[in-house]
Amino acid sequence: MGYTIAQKLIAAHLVSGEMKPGCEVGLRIDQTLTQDATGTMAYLEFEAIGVPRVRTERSVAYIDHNTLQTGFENADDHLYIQTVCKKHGLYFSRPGNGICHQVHLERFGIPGKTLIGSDSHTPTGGGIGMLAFGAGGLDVAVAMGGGPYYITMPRMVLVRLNGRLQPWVAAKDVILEVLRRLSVKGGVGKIIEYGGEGVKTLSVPERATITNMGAELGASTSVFPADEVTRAFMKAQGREADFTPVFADEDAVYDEVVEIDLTALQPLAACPHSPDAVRTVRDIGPIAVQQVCIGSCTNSSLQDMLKVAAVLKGKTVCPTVSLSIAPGSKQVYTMLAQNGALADLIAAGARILECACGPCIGMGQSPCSQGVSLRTFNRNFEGRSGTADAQVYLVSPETAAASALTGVLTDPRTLGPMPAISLPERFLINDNMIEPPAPADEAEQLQVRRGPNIKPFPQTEPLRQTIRAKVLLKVGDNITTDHIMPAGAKILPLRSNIPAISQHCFTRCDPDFPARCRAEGSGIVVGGANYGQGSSREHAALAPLYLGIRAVIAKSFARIHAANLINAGILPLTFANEADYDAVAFGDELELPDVRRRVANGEPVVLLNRTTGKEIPLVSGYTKRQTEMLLAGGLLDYTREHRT
Ligand code: MIC
Ligand code: SF4
Repeated sequence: MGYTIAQKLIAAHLVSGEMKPGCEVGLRIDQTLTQDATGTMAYLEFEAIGVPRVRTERSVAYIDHNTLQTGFENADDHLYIQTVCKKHGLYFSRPGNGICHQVHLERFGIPGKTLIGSDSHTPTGGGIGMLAFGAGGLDVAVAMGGGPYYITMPRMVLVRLNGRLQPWVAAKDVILEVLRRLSVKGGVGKIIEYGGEGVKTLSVPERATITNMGAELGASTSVFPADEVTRAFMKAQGREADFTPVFADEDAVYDEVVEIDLTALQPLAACPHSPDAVRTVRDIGPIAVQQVCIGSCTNSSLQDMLKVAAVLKGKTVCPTVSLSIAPGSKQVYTMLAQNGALADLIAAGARILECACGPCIGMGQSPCSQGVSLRTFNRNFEGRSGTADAQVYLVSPETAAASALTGVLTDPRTLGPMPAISLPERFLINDNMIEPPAPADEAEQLQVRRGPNIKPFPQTEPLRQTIRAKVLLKVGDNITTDHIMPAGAKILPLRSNIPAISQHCFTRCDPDFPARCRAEGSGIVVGGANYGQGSSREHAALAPLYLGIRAVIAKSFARIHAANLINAGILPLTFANEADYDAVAFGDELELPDVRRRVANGEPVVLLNRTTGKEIPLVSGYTKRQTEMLLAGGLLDYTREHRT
């Protein structure tokens, strides 16, 4: 029986475990990336592990999230990361060089290699045939120290693409269609592989849009083959030597096959407030739009920007619309400037931003109250834009540009023939904003700069014999990490200060949550299905840890968040019977009797609701490694105990 692409790459990097769905496998990691909003913590953790130089083939730190400097905090974090990189053997992509996933694809990604990144959209690398996972900062810290990365062996899904996209229909519409069909939970426990005749009609940036937003399916990752199109991309980046073909075997077996006819696709939009609330643009109709934002790691390639510029050329943005555009990297930005397309964007009235995440993470450009904002981004969770009652729709660059001109949601096919764009044979290569590390013999004397906002990793403790605590919060299904640990311009500067950021934990759901935790000293959170979907931010586990949360009991968990909870020494537990979700209420006194012994012995964990007297069976299902981690108090303690 042949292998899928993912199975081949897993087999080539396997350090432990059996490649059977559901079993834990340990993978050797070739490359890591971090961004600044999760990076500070990841490097504090790396320092705590105590390995002097990174042991990966290539590790890169990007500054792209916290680029609004309204106080000293973000600038201090940048400096901390820059000095850590110099000392510990990492490449440093300076602020202004672009969004981590875009730059990594352009300058560092290598087909066939493994990559983990402290950002959930790291699977963007799957666009060139990398096996790339989003992970918590601690997992990245361990991988930088040479440790394996552990995943549960996923099931394999083939999305077979047939035909070719029609004019004005984009790669974004492909992934929105996949989301429409599979939902935000549809990818859980799976790797999504793309195949079929349609693959070769898609450029690398188009493929990367699709793998990027595979994160919204809850998938472990997504991957395309590395073929001649990939080779041409690598060559255009001056990196043909890094190219290796990556294909699935002819007789690879998939657990599921999804067929998509590219020719039949139409412009789509994800409606508020979920990336899977997908309808055709035509169906939604010409709703008035107040804001259009183009960019983010999903849609900020040169190809996307040139298309937008061609649509806007010689026209003016509708007076009722604010259009902001953030090219994805310095390479994209410079090339736009050199070929005149930037002038077309500016002349049309676009507000040009620096190449960074910007509005995608609520770093500026929050829409007006109740504003309708069309964004080429990947997430439209409620409040993420920074405006609580904004209505955010996710669309392709083509739909975004067309709507910016008309002032209403517009199917770009109504604009007539699509303007042609031509892509260069070679990209402009200038890595002057990527700082290499210091040579090992000079590194020792280098000082790491730590600003006053940078506080150490929170205190952990070994798992208690019995946990007794109240339900301090009960939430419903699909709670995102943006609910648990909101981002945005005001809160993001606190990412390196867990005591301070924890005061914002869950405040979108319940403003009193942090105060209640402080008053109680410890607590339990109860959640619904797909708890913790969305970002990889480990702050959604570290802040609850700091606030004394000992366990989260939910119907089901998103992959990265469950791992982050375990890494932080918090027990993620699921109800054996989903209906028991109703058997615990806010404020109930709960007990997990003898939980340490039960977890240690792999025995079923029982929940005693002391308020009602009801006993509720729970599922823990931890692997041996996870069990040891939980007993020790989390991954940091476990790694220190196991350090070689
Ligand atoms: C996001 O898109 O939500 C982020 C911000 O990039 C996060 C990481 C973070 O919270 O810092 C992600 O996707 O992992
Ligand atoms: Fe940045 Fe947005 Fe991409 Fe996250 S999803 S990495 S915030 S651009």
